[in-house]
Amino acid sequence: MAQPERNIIKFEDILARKEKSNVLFLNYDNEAFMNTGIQESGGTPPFASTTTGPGGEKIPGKIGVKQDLVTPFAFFGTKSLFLATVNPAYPNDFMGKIAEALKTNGSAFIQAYSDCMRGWRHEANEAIKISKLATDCGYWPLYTVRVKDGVPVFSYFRGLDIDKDKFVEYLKSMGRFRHLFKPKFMEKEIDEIIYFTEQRNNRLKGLIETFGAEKPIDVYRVNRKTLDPQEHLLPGHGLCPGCGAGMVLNQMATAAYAVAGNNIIYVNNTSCSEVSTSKDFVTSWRVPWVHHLFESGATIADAISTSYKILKSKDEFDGEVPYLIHIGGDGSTYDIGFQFLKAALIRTSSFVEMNEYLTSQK
Ligand SMILES: Cc1ncc(C[n+]2csc(CCOP(=O)(O)OP(=O)(O)O)c2C)c(N)n1
Ligand SMILES: [Mg+2]
Repeated sequence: MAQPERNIIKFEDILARKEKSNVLFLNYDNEAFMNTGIQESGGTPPFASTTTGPGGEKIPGKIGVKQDLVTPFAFFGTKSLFLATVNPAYPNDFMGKIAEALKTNGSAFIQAYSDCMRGWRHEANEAIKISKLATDCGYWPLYTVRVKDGVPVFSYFRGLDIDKDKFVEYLKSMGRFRHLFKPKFMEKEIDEIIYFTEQRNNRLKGLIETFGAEKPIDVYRVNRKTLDPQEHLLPGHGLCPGCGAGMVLNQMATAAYAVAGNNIIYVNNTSCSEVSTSKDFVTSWRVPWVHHLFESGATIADAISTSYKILKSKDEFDGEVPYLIHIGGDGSTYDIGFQFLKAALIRTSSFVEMNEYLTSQK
């Protein structure tokens, strides 16, 4: 069979695009409610140990699946939407997708793999090694869906195939899966994690086959040496050493700074990223940043973006409408807050896009 073709996307070409998103919704997935004490979420993988489902010989951690959030969003029937998964161990792919999301009409949802050394129980300096392994073993595939006028087009970068040896190495590298290996080897549970991951990847492969781009492999070319350091988030914050969310925020801000400069507003759901960047009434953010309730940041981000367009239409604001990024953890994305996210995603990718009164104000 012929090799699938690669779609080379240059960072500078993305920056030159005329399109502009209403809101980018960014979920950093550390696979549990971390800042409140490592409780299980819809993003927790099967058999991972959390404080609400501690792993041992009798109960093997989480009983249930890791839900697939991204692909279902492709089938809401929205007008214009950019969907992708990212991993900070692959920074070019990560930053390229953030930039493309901000330079796509409608809105975007990006889900970022986000290591948590504390909740996953490993040394801080292993975060990048483990993050890279997550994609290389097939656990965290990197893919994209571009929805244009209601038509979803699937593409990918890497991580669609399961490498069983690497998968086991991945599980073994974290304390949250230790009970699967000691005191006895829990083969059935290990096989089941791999099985459910493989089913998810098979669904994805089927979608790429059916709704695939002509050139289905996306490769972002980013000359990182030429990128200016981001000015959105200061290094002074309370995230743990090696925190995946810190890497996610830094790469997100680097790409967002290249696109938007400082004309950007962040909205942050309650989470590690929020509490750690707003300690003792001192914020780590140098650009406007809003903390709203745990569950409703997506609504607020949409409201801010849309309000600017309305003010502009009334000649009450004559500047450039700011870019909006909403940041939420897995707890506030999969579970509490899902309905707010879903509604805001549909509004910003459909209603706002189909309303000429608003699109003409961008
Ligand atoms: C309605 C509501 N329920 C519960 C809480 C308490 N709470 C604040 S943050 C949080 C967990 C956040 O988990 P996640 O979204 O995964 O972010 P992380 O801490 O892992 O970064 C919880 C339960 C709250 N603030 N509001
Ligand atoms: Mg979390």
